[in-house]
Parts: sequence; C-alpha cells; structure tokens
Amino acid sequence: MSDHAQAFLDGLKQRNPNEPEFHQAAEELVHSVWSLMEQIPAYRSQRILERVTEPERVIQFRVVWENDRGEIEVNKGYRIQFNSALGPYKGGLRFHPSVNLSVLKFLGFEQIFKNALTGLPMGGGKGGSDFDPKGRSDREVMRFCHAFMTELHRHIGPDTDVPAGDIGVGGREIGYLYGQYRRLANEWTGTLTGKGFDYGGSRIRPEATGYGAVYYTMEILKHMGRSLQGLTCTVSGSGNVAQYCTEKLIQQGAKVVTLSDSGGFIHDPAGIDTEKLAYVMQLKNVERGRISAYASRFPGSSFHEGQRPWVVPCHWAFPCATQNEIETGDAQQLVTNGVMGVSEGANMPTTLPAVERLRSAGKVVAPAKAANAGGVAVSGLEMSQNSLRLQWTREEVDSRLQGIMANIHQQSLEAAGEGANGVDYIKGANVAGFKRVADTMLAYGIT
Ligand code: NDP
Ligand code: 2IT
Repeated sequence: MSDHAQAFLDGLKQRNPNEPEFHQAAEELVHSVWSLMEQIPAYRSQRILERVTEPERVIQFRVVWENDRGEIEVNKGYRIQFNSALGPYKGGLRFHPSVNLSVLKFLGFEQIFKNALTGLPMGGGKGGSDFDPKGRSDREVMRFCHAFMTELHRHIGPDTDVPAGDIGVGGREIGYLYGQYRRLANEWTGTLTGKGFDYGGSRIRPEATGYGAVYYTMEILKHMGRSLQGLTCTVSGSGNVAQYCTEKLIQQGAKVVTLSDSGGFIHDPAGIDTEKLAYVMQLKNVERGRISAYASRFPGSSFHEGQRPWVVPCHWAFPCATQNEIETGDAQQLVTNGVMGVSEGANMPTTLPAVERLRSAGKVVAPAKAANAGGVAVSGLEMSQNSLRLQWTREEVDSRLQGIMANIHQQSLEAAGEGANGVDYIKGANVAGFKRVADTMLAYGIT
C-alpha cells in the first residue's frame, strides 16, 4: 500500500481508537480504492474518504426492560446512520453479546457499498444491542424488542432509516419491533424489512441472503466455465443465511457436508439433503436448539466441539456465521485441501491475512459486500412493494434477485478485470460500490 494510504489509515485509527473491526473494514476498502484517488483528483481534494469513513450520525441509547423473574435488565442500544447519499439509511439490527460500537461501525460501513452495488436507492446503516436472545423466553424477547423500539422509533421512518434483521434478529424479533413501531408512530408503513408476509413482508426475503450468495457463486463459476453440480461445499453457521445457502446449494446439485454454531461444527460425509435440512430448520428456528443434536440424530455424521468446518476438504467454502471466522491457519488448511473459492455469506468472515493467503494461492474470494447483498437487495424490493402497496409473487422476486446478483457480478468483473491470480472480486466490489457513493457525494457539494 502507498505511504499516503497508510498515512490515511493511521489517521483513521488515531481518530477512532479501540475499534479494530472498523479499522479492518476500512483498511480493506482503502486498499482497493486508493488508486482511484490518483485517477480522480476530486476524490482527494473533496476529501471523500475522510467523509465516507465518518458516520453521519451515531445514536446510542439505554434499553430497560423486565425479565420473567420480575428483575430489571439494562442493555445498550445503537443505531449507526452511516451514509444517506444514495437513499434512506438501510441495514440490519444485530442482537448479540459481542455487539459494540466497533462491530456496528464495521457493519454500517460495509453496508454503504453493498447497498450501492445493488443499484437500489438505499444508504448504509446498522444497529443493534448487546442483548443475548439465547435462552430467553418469547415474552422476554418481546419485552426487550418493545423497549428497544420505544427509543429507536423516533430516529427511523420509511424515508429516513429502514432497519431489518441480522444475527439474533429474525422474523420473530422483526414482528415485535414492527408491532411497537406501528403503535408509537401511529402509521403502517414499510419502516422495517423482513416483516411477515401478512403484514407487508416480501416473498423470498427470508431466503434472499443465502440464495443470493449461491447465485453470485454461480456467476463466478459460469465465468470460469464451471458449475456447482457435484461440488462438495462446506457451510458455517446454522442460522438464516446458512440454512438458505444450503437449500440453494442442494437444489444446484452440490453436496453440503458441514454446518456449525458457536459450539462447534457437524460433519456429514453423506451430505445434508432436503429432509436433514428440514430437521435443522425445525431445530434452530422452532426449538432453538444446538447444532450438536444433528450428530445424534443422523448416523454417520459427527460433531466437533469448539472447532470450525474449514478442516473438512471441499471445493467451495461458504462462511455464513460471523466476522473473522476464517483466520490464516484456516485459509491455509482450505488451500492445502484444494479449495477453489470462498463465498462470504457472513459479513467480513475472513481476516485480512487469511484473504491474502487465499488470493496469493490463486483462490477466488467472493467478498461479503457482493456475495451477501441479496438480503438487503430483497429488503430494497420489500420497500418498493410497500410503497406500491402491492406484493409480488415468489417468481417475480426471485427473478429480480437473480438479476441483481448477476449485475453485481458484472460490475465487479468490469471494475477489477482479469489479474495474474484471476479476478480480484474484492477490489471489483469495492471500486464499483465506492464510485457510485463518491460520485453522488461530489454531486451534492460539500455536505
Ligand atoms: P442468525 O442469528 O440467524 O445465525 C447466526 C449463526 O452464526 C448461528 O448459527 C450462530 O450460532 C452463528 N454465530 C454467531 N456468532 C457466532 C460466533 N461468534 N462464533 C461462532 N458462530 C457464531 O444470523 P444470520 O444467519 O442472519 O447472519 C449470519 C451472518 O450473515 C452474519 O455475519 C450477518 O451479518 C450476515 N448477513 C445476514 C443477512 C441477513 O439477511 N440475515 C444479510 C447479509 C449478511 P449460535 O446460535 O451458537 O450463536
Ligand atoms: O448485512 C446485511 O446486509 C443485513 N443484515 C441485511 C440488511 C437489510 O436491511 O436487509
């Protein structure tokens, strides 16, 4: 990286101390787009990078609620309204004990460029809480969500900021959050996405992130003259993204041999088929159980406590759990086992040195901003449907999703070109997403 880029990043770290996840996300982007600073002098003179790395607004608040034992609990709540150049702030809410300002700033920052790649009018934002929904009753989750929205509602709206789900926030939580929003705002508008179909949700939104990651990978393979048919795939996580990534991989004739959660991973050498996946969906979404139960249920499979799936040989890896779940040693293991590529269903699942290890070995890395953009893309389509006061069919939404993923692949390819180690999809996605945001910020003048 050039001295100027390094100096910029040193300044960013100094201005934002103790935010390692945000530093990591910023470093990846700056590394990719720095050459644009020389090509387009206005980006430098108008200080676009300085502006785009500073959130427009950070909201932090207290969430007080009562648990089932009648005790008072206090959590932190946040919403990072990072950039609204391209549309209302848009991005998920994460409920997980690891949530802090750094994690949400990295997620909000990445969301800006991801949303830009979709071509839909959405700015970037993210929010959440250090609340841990695990082991909580439905009533506790409801009381927490209502308390969280009691503060958040005054900061959001269909043309201002439109939250959705992320880790720990699925259909149940969106229902409770929207129920309270509706009551406080006295309006029935598309202020949250990921809603149930009966109250304005979109077909395919639950499936969209996982399906989109597979559609994007299919575009890459098509460009390589290959397909998913017969490929062995490892998937991490067992939540929303992992489940629908697995479903689409099965439909495409691939063999999925792993799933995981924070307790460890399961390995099923025979492959996870449709019936086994239905069991996982019931286990995780209804019973809210642990993935280790899979190994007791299906003979021939095994559970590996405290480990990640990357030790299992595969053609393609789909990290769909959380950030930094592929470290250098994992990347080396994947390379040694002959992986062709990694598609990031999760946000920033691969550390910077691990990406370097994969890329220097000529492996494809499909970055989160592009590969998991299908979720927010269908959220954008949910917003359109809410504005129209119409709901499209599954086929309509799915075909639009496929079109958007193909278009993101094309934009990334054009921005990156063919390099010595194949297409640098990370650079392609960063450059294409950044340019749309930067050019719009220039058009607005000094704001
Ligand atoms: P879920 O809450 O549905 O599932 C999360 C899964 O990841 C669970 O299996 C969970 O295991 C596991 N996990 C979470 N934290 C950790 C951790 N620290 N270590 C190991 N495993 C962990 O979330 P989603 O499936 O929605 O999200 C998964 C990833 O995809 C996240 O990175 C999210 O930001 C990203 N994403 C999600 C989108 C969406 O539409 N939902 C859109 C785009 C990206 P456990 O139950 O043990 O915690
Ligand atoms: O990281 C993401 O893109 C999401 N969690 C989905 C955001 C959204 O608004 O649908």
